[in-house]
Amino acid sequence: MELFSFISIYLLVFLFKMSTALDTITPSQSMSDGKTLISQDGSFELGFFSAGISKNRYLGIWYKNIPVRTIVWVANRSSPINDSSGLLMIEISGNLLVLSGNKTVVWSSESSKEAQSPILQLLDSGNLVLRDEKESDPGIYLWQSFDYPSDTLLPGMKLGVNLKTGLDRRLTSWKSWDDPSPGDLFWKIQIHNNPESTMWKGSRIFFRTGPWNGITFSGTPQLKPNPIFYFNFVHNEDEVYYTFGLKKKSIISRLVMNQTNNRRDRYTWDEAAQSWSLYTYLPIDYCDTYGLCGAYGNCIISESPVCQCLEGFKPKLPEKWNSGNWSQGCVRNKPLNCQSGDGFIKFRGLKLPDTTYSWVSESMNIKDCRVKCLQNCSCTAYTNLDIRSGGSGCALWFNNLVDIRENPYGGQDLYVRVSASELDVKDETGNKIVIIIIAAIAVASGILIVSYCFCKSRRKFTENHRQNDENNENQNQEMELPIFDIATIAKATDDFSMKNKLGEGGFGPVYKGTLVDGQEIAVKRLSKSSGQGLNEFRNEVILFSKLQHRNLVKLLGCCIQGEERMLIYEYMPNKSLDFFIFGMGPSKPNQTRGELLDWSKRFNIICGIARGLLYLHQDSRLRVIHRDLKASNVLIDNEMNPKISDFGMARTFGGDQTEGSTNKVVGTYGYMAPEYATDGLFSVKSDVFSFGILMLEIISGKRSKGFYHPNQSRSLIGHAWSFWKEGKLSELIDPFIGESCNISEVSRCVHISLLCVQQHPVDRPSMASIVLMLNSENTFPQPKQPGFVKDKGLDMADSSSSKLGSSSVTVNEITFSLLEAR
Ligand SMILES: *[C@@H]1O[C@H](CO)[C@@H](O)[C@H](O)[C@H]1NC(C)=O
Ligand SMILES: *[C@@H]1O[C@H](CO)[C@@H](O)[C@H](O)[C@H]1NC(C)=O
Ligand SMILES: *[C@@H]1O[C@H](CO)[C@@H](O)[C@H](O)[C@H]1NC(C)=O
Ligand SMILES: *[C@@H]1O[C@H](CO)[C@@H](O)[C@H](O)[C@H]1NC(C)=O
Ligand SMILES: *[C@@H]1O[C@H](CO)[C@@H](O)[C@H](O)[C@H]1NC(C)=O
Ligand SMILES: CC(=O)N[C@H]1CO[C@H](CO)[C@@H](O)[C@@H]1O
Repeated sequence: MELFSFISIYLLVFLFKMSTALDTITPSQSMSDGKTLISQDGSFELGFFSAGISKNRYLGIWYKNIPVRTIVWVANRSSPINDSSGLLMIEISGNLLVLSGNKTVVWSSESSKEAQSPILQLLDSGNLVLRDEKESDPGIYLWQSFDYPSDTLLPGMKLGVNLKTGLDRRLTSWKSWDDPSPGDLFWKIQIHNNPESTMWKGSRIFFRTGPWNGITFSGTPQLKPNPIFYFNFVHNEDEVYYTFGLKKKSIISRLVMNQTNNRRDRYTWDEAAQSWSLYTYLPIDYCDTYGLCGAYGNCIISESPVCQCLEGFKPKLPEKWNSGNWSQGCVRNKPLNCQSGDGFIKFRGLKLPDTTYSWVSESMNIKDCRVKCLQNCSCTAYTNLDIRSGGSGCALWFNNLVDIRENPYGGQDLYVRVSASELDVKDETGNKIVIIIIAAIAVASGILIVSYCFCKSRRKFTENHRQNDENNENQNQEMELPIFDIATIAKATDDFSMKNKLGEGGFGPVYKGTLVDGQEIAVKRLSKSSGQGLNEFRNEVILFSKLQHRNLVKLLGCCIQGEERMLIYEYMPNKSLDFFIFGMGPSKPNQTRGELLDWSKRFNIICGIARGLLYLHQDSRLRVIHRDLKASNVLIDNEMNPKISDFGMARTFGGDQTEGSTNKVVGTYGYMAPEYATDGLFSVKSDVFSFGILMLEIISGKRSKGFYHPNQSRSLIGHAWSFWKEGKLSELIDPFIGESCNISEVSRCVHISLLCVQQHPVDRPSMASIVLMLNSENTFPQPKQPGFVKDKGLDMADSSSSKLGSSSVTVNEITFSLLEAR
């Protein structure tokens, strides 16, 4: 009955909308050529169109209110329909299709997410989105056209890469004004350690903007705060992209890659003239040509010739250079001498060189940056990563420096490595020139003026000299961290005696010690294999000693002696969490393990670990990914509060730390997220995965043996998932929890941990949401079946749960709400 009235209302609405414009499309409708879909505010329109004199039909989006037909997006760019028989439809599964008259699929959105009730809408932003009407969050899309740009970047679109999914959104020109198929001109974000935005013609890069410096790109002087639009470049571990937004709703502005003039143009709509007006374009001039002046050449547009070697460098092939072929670039006047010492010449106002071979650190300051560059003989230049508020961070270059130009309106300082002897020469020749000038003036103007000038110029070149050396000062700054000398530590630990050995961690043995004043400490003696420099070690230790949180073990100081490195922590008398949960709890005769770790204590431990991890992930100074969270790395204090230990160890001692991937996977199977274990990709979300496992261990009292375990149905995740689906949580719960069990909290924790162990990092919640979820009664998204349970897991090995494999999601919901209601 209800269904019937629903359908009739639906039909009425449908009949009413029989005119040519729709505002949504669902699987029961389709849109034929001639009809259009209009955004709610009427600014954009989706429909079939032809370009120029061509008769070919394409599905596309254009501005509805602009008399000059301006297409901003095309679906089937390279497969047109040759007549007006085109049809847009949604499959029940939520896939978008464009069909031609003979029912050939000419385009498919290939959206793979299952939808119960898919609906297609054109948003006011010009984004064509496919949503699930059953999805309560209207911001979640099954598919969106903004992810597949054509030649136009609209406000709110992202140009760049989703590092988690690999989705690469680039802008590609039309072949010609009447052919939307992809031309050979495109604009993309290049993913280096220091990413930049680059424009390509075919396989050749023709322009780079230079890296982002916190305010703009060092090679785009015209991109600066303005009344029309704001812009941003985002680079975090999830994504790297450029985007812009409009300051007023009345403004219309777009960026477009144009094959005709080989440029990226920004147009704004001129309402009075009823036409588009060109606002800016890139590249701007000859000097923007990629690599025009070769290695170590500097392009200066006001000079003739435009290419000049950087100071300290000379043309590699002078004849060619002088005839105007600069492609071979410049070479050093004097070779570097890494061992005996090099220096740097500071250049101001440059577009920074190509960052293909680069390295960055957000936390390092310019002094440490200089040291870091000096330490590596292949480092050729350094500068601040971010120029806001006086400059911060560190960017290094490791190759010949190419594509430098002078950018007097917004360039950046660059410190280029040269031989130390080059710096001396610079001052000598400076002296000579000054002296010659002085002599000339002396002849003309007499002794008095001479001595005046001499003094003045003396000061000038001592100033120059000082500039070269300014970074040498303060190098031996006081350390802000207590350094323990080896004698103190040896005494405290009884010469590292066996009886004081607490255990052997991944990075070396740990000893208990007692200082003279009675304070108890834990000493981690690092194995010598890390190969890390002394400065790096100090810097890391100083950084980590600043991380203070009640759920983190406190780093008290360090001890450095020759090759020997030690970390001194506060001592935790109660050992680690695994002792408590896996049956080895301290033997106090009158207490059972269940009493020691009843549910409320376990829940308190879960919440504490979550808060500690949240602090590590979100502390603004340095974002720490633990990479080896596990029960034995959680220490328990006297009040049974958890304290995370060994944070930052992986970052400090486990190899390359700035990149989101590593060849050397540190961590523990059983806790490791699939993308980390197999591809070495780590992120805050791989910690979330480990946290999910840890929660399951705390709840079940069972160890996770890892998803690679041959019998996957016996994996902890497999167990948890099947009990969760069957609603038999009581079978998952550690019997020692017994009477103390609070079923709604347990159920919430299992729910959250299943979300944490989702196959895809994007599906896992952040620590911030986890902390919220732990303390909220609200319902959260249903977990999907964890990926590695699916294939070889449950269905094959465990026939009782394979029956449940096909049961629908609603079963979970019911189970869950029943549990909640108790
Ligand atoms: C169907 O139409 C498309 C587009 O108009 C065309 O490319 C294709 O060759 C046609 N297929 C057949 C079997 O006629
Ligand atoms: C479109 O292409 C198909 C297959 O190539 C052809 O059969 C049909 O006649 C064409 N239609 C028009 C209008 O040219
Ligand atoms: C590309 O540039 C040409 C010449 O400047 C211009 O006529 C044309 O409209 C531009 N195309 C686009 C898509 O903006
Ligand atoms: C410049 O010289 C290189 C080889 O050194 C050559 O390949 C290139 O074609 C030359 N460019 C011009 C414009 O002559
Ligand atoms: C110098 O840096 C390069 C690039 O990051 C790296 O491959 C090389 O191992 C480093 N060399 C030393 C001695 O650290
Ligand atoms: C740009 C684009 O999506 N082009 C698609 C047009 O449709 C054909 C057939 O589905 C695809 O192969 C193209 O990638």
